Amino acid sequence: MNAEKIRKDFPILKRKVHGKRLVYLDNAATAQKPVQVIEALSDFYSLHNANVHRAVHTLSQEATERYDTARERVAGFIGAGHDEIVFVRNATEAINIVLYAWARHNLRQGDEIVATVMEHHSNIVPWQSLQEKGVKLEFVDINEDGTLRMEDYERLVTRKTKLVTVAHASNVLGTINPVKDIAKLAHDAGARCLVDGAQSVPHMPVDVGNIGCDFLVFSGHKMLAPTGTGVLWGRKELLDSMGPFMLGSDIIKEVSLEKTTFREAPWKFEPGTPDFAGAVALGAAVEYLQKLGMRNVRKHEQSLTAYALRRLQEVGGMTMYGPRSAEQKGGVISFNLGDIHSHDLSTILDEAGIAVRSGHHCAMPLMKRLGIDAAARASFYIYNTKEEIETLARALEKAKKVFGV
Ligand code: 7TS
Repeated sequence: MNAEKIRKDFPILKRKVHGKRLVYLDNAATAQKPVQVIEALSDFYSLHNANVHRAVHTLSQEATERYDTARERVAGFIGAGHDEIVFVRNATEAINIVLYAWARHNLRQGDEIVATVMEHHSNIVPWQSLQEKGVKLEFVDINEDGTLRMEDYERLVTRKTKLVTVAHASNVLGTINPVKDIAKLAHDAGARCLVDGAQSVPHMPVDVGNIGCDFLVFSGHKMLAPTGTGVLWGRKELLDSMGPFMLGSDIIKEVSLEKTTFREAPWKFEPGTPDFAGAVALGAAVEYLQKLGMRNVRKHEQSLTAYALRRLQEVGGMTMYGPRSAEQKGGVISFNLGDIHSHDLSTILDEAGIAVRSGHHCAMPLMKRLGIDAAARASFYIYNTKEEIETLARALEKAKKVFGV
């Protein structure tokens, strides 16, 4: 994969920040968009815009056709059936659909959910809301190297467990979790398994059949697509067994003043006018990634991560969190430099044109587990280069001097 060539597709990467060439290393928060995606959005609005599934006129048919094609493309990307793809706004919304349409109907007092301490808040907070029903939440811990303590599952997953939920890749540690094994141990105990793919689907081949999970959630905006696009994948029979969670138009078969019958999945989970233009652009983002090949995407990020782990260590005074081997890790490196607060560090890096995130990364329980309040985080994508990592390392060396670390 040729990152220099790829960069040409991303207009924003040409801009400068504080007079310096932008080095965008905040991809775990959101990814930049290639012209192919921007044009897909602009073409849709310029040429085909009409509401979907509502009218027989030409524009509506064109819009509907493009929306359906996008769904098929996204399905193909993760090895799913098109009627198992629910378009949502983001991973958080997808998890909430599982909470309201499945968990709230199927879990009762005494049931348990097993999550992990490395989850993003979006995969903790929704489940905590079930505590008022008497549902217990358990958390798998991490080892010193930032991998999951797999032996915890043996203790925590029992016949009481109804859901095992886990991030495929951590947004802080980068750890790639063995989701296939986790799905199996959940099923062996009669539980369902939800995989949070927000940090994996954009970065590596993900196939729901191969993982064997029941639900997979991810966000379009982290994989080159517009904001406000995301996906809930669920096994068809499971989606069919669930009622709609938000009620209104477009999810109905028939409405009388007395009652309503609902459409099949996935449509019964998409009430009101969906973000069909966004979905079409998500389809274009998937097409872009498919052309690159997800194996190549992973290879590129793995090689950047291996390089960064080595080079950032050379800076001196760095504490890095998570696995030290790029094989076990997505393209995410969280770190602290001496006792400099990550917001101060991030401000200094910004002055050098480098965008990294700082703070708790919406993973406060993990921060507590690591014994820190905050960290800086560099996260990579298809357009990042070794030269940019070198720029980061040099800027950190300079920060060391400025702060006297
Ligand atoms: N799950 C994981 C593992 C994430 O990293 C994120 C977002 C989410 C869920 C929620 O995604 P959303 O699109 O619904 O917001 N993570 C981050 C991050 O690391 N920095 O900003 C957002």
